[in-house]
Amino acid sequence: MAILDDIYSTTVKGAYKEIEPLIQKALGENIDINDIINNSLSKAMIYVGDKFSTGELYMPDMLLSAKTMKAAMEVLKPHMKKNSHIAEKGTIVIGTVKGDLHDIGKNLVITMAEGQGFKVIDLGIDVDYSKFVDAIKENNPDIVAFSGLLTTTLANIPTHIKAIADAGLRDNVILAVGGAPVTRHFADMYNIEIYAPDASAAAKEFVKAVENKKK
Ligand code: B1M
Repeated sequence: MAILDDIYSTTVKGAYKEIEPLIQKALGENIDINDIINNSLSKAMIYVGDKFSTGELYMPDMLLSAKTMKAAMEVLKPHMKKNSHIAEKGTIVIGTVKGDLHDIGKNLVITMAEGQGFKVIDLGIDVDYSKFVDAIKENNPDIVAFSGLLTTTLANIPTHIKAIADAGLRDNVILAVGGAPVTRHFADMYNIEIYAPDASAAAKEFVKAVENKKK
């Protein structure tokens, strides 16, 4: 579809000032929001990341593309807002792991989870170990979710879990993890109950987990 190609190339170029009318046009053409996210925006980010790996694009290019995707998500978010007929499902605390500054995927998970009726407490990026612990004490969440995009800082996840366990809170929460380098095997290694490869799978897994908890 021509408009999806335009959104893709605009995101690759990082032309953030040009993205809003394109997203509006796609919405006007009744293109599925998931198609816009998965087949244009996220695909463009993967391309930019690959070109960064090979040295054909640089850090400022990644930043501009990220800014473009964020601007696009601002336009899409009101269209993904919570359906008022959905009852409150539970509470989720989420953050990007210590040392990691990536937040676009996490923000997408938040939007999808809110769309399913969850209250989401967003701790942001580069979250300190104690911050998850404090947020659990304060909000008594059903689920604690870690987002991680860097292979190096995924190594901090066991320390996050240890901090939660040391505070005597591990059995109170269901843990979840996701992010490009994360696998089911990684989640299993640390007894993390939920692994999800993308934001919509995450929202589905969150719903399943709280429903099982109630049984
Ligand atoms: Co960075 N970066 N980056 N970066 N960056 C990656 C991740 C990288 C794969 C690029 C590459 O080299 N190919 C690579 C990591 C390699 C690795 O370790 N495996 C990398 C690198 C190396 C770096 C730096 C180290 C670069 C440097 O300084 N030399 C640096 C690190 C800074 C730090 O964090 N300390 C860095 C910096 C940045 C920017 C700041 C420029 C920018 C981030 C801006 C921002 O987020 N506000 C950036 C960007 C934009 C990227 C890429 C290009 C795009 C990431 C993105 O937003 N994707 C990325 C390339 C790539 O991923 N292929 C790359 C779109 C988003 C929708 O997808 O985040 O994967 P994603 O989220 C998905 C799923 O993963 C999942 O759902 C989401 C949607 O479906 N998901 C979850 C995510 N979190 C979840 C949590 C869940 C469940 C699912 O909970 C249950």
